[in-house]
Amino acid sequence: MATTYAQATTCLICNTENSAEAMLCSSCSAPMSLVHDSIAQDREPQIITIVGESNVGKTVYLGFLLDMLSQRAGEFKAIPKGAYSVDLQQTVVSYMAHRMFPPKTPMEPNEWYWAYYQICRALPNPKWFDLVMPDMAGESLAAEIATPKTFKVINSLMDQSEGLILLIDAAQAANGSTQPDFFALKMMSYIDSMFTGKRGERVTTPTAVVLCKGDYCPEVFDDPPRFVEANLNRVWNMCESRFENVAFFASSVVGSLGYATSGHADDYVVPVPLHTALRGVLEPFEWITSQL
Ligand SMILES: Nc1nc2c(ncn2[C@@H]2O[C@H](COP(=O)(O)OP(=O)(O)OP(=O)(O)O)[C@@H](O)[C@H]2O)c(=O)[nH]1
Ligand SMILES: [Mg+2]
Ligand SMILES: [Zn+2]
Repeated sequence: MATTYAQATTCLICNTENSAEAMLCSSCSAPMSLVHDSIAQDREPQIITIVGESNVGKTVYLGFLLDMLSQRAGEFKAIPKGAYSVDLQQTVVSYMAHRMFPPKTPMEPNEWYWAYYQICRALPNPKWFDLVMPDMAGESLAAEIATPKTFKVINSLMDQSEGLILLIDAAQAANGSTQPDFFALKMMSYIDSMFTGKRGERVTTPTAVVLCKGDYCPEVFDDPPRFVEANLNRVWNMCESRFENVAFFASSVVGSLGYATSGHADDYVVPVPLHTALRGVLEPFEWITSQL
């Protein structure tokens, strides 16, 4: 039997050369299976990233979005490439079936879920995309924004993203907290400084601003841009001045919540999702793919 010599593989996210046996990129920890799976396709994968503060709902949102896509929601057909791509939706769906929210995403990139999907949008004309969507931790994003390049993987991902979904906690904003406005403003300023090499040029990457946890403040569904202008004015101004291609959406994943004490010694109150009712989950994604 002939000996085959393993060839080096280049990381899809940060372009570092890795040995053929590597499971994770030695530099940015992205799974090397992304590379192996993309070699098998004839399309360049496009990256869509979901960003937002810790606890805003990124994991829940992405898990349900992927689950909807794989159940042929709307005009979409989706095929996960590799079993690892199914882990996130499986985790989210099974926690929610047990009336629990999934746990917080760990800060270490080697523990993040990555999804690689082949997606077909049937209308207006059938079009296939290869999409890579990682579920990053909000705390890692915050650290990267505060000191760029501390998380190489985030830096490379943002640099290569062809679509952005920015989640903002509508419930907090509606309660008068300025925290969501400030975090999103920082996030957008990070994106702005990364995307625009030349002065004066605006960010052209399609950016969907999603107001989530809409079940807490149903008025957000009436007119999302109006809600942003009224309650997240810093973000609104940033969008107007620096982002050329932005759209506003509202979403929610739960129909009703109960509250229970955790049962631990400290007895803190935890929300219990009594049933799943997806609203506005697919729309931001639909819009982004229409812009790609
Ligand atoms: N009411 C309501 N609560 C939600 C919704 N989505 C998320 N939550 C709450 O927000 C919490 C955080 O959701 P995650 O998806 O884990 O948040 P995350 O952005 O992934 O957070 P990190 O992993 O820390 O970055 C959940 O545990 C729920 O309590 C929603 O649609 N409605
Ligand atoms: Mg998470
Ligand atoms: Zn890498």
